[in-house]
Amino acid sequence: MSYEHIKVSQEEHIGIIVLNRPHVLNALNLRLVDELAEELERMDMDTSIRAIVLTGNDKAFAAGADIGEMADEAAVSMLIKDQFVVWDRIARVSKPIVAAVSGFVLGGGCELMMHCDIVIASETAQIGQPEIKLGVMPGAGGTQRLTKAVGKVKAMEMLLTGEPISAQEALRYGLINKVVPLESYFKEAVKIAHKLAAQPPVAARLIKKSVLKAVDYPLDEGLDYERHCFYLLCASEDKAEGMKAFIEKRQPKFIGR
Ligand code: DAK
Repeated sequence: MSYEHIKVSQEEHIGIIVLNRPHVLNALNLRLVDELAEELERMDMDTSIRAIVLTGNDKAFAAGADIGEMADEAAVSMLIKDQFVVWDRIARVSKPIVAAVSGFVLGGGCELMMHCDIVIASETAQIGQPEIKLGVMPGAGGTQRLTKAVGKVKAMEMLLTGEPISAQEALRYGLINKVVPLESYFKEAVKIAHKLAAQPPVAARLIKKSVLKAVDYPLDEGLDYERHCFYLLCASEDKAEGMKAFIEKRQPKFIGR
């Protein structure tokens, strides 16, 4: 598959996607987001891939939606293109996604980061939702996911001032998992992705879905969903292998069924 704005590779059981519009700080134009959704869906279906790393470059994960492209859009033209659908496709990816972010992580870039499951940041990362400075507001879930991640008052501050926060501050607010030096943020993300890829994939998938339920649904519904997933896993070959390997004091060999 050849793409214009993303680069794609595979390292053992992990898929790697690099956002690649460096001349505009990886601004997310429609084509890039389309390509990203297409590739994420492809990797989601590819059984040789068990975890995904999404990254940009040292200077920018992504500085937001492409303002040049958005400037001439009107409400009706945007509605006709229904750009939200493509973001919903990204949100539905069932395999764990590790984001490796550095530099500018703004607007749609921050929203994209929040679609990922684990976030490793370089100490240079600046994370924020500056849309208000353009006279708009987040359009890909920013007000919702940011508030759920950092709480109401911090979200209000970030969204209403439009000012970014540092990687360290994002870490304190639970928006990201780890801050590391610039030289190692990508390596660290790949290392974690390999660790995730070694887990039984069906369990990983159902855990991801269950955690997302916890974020979005009332407790009763989430617990109900968790219980069904638990029963389902008890029917998997990987459950039998995982427990047998423990009893036999050896490493399990998970096959993804
Ligand atoms: N769009 C287009 N080009 C961008 C860009 C962006 N978001 N950000 C940077 N660039 C381009 C610059 O225009 C410049 O291009 P040239 O002039 O060299 O041709 C190049 O990248 C380098 O940028 P700067 O010269 O500005 O670099 P600096 O280091 O001085 O400043 C900066 C870096 C990140 C502080 C600055 O570039 C900046 O403020 N950028 C804009 C950040 C921003 O406002 N982002 C939010 C965009 S709104 C939706 C889904 C999502 C969204 C909306 C709807 N739907 C599903 C409907 C999301 C909206 C947004 O993200």
